[in-house]
Amino acid sequence: MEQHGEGKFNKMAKKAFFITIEGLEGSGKSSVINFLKNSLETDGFSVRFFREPGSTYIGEKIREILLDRRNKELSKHTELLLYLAARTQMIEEMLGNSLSKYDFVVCDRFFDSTIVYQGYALGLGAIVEKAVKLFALGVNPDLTLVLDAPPEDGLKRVGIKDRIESRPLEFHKKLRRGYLQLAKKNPRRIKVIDARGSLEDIYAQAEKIIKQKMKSSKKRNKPR
Ligand code: ATM
Repeated sequence: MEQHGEGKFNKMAKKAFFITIEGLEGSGKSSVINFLKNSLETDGFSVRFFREPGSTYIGEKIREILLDRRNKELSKHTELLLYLAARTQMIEEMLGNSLSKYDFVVCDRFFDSTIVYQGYALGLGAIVEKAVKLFALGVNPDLTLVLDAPPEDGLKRVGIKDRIESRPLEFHKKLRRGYLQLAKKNPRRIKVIDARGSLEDIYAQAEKIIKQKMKSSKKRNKPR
């Protein structure tokens, strides 16, 4: 019988080192992801990238609903369910299998975004953590990099703001506090990178953390 909820994918042979990248808008996530793509592939690793919400046809449709500024009526719980739905679709359709095929799987945002955005900043609280675990189907990142910078810096770089970016500055300040609290609660998995410096400095911090984490992890990926 097919297994549902927590645990479906943790029964599969997991080969990949699963890295998630988190942070506020304009914190440099995309640049770090491009950097990882170049450096990991140059080192001979196979890497698969995902983004959330999205990556699948259905997930990208859900993303459109979530980010459309005209959707003012979207309720908080519907928003939560849509983020979970997009994630579950991505895991079941693609990411779950990729974890058994690639050396690295890198995802631009994952369940920590839901804990911080919907749970903490939007105030949905404890049910979010339960729901997030349940619908991650047993998939957990090995390492999460949080790019930390004041929200004012990042929001300046955003052109036309989407539905989430348009929320008041106080919401974005709360997100930053939420990420820092979450990192304190999960010090082994979540590492905070000071994203206020130059890109070179951010890349160097990311590289150092990944190398350290892989050294200390039982799974040691070797270039093919
Ligand atoms: P990106 O812009 O980083 O692709 O993410 C889309 C938005 O969705 C982002 N908004 N802002 N600002 C963060 C938000 N988001 C959530 O609110 N909850 C989630 O679970 C995820 C994955 C993203």
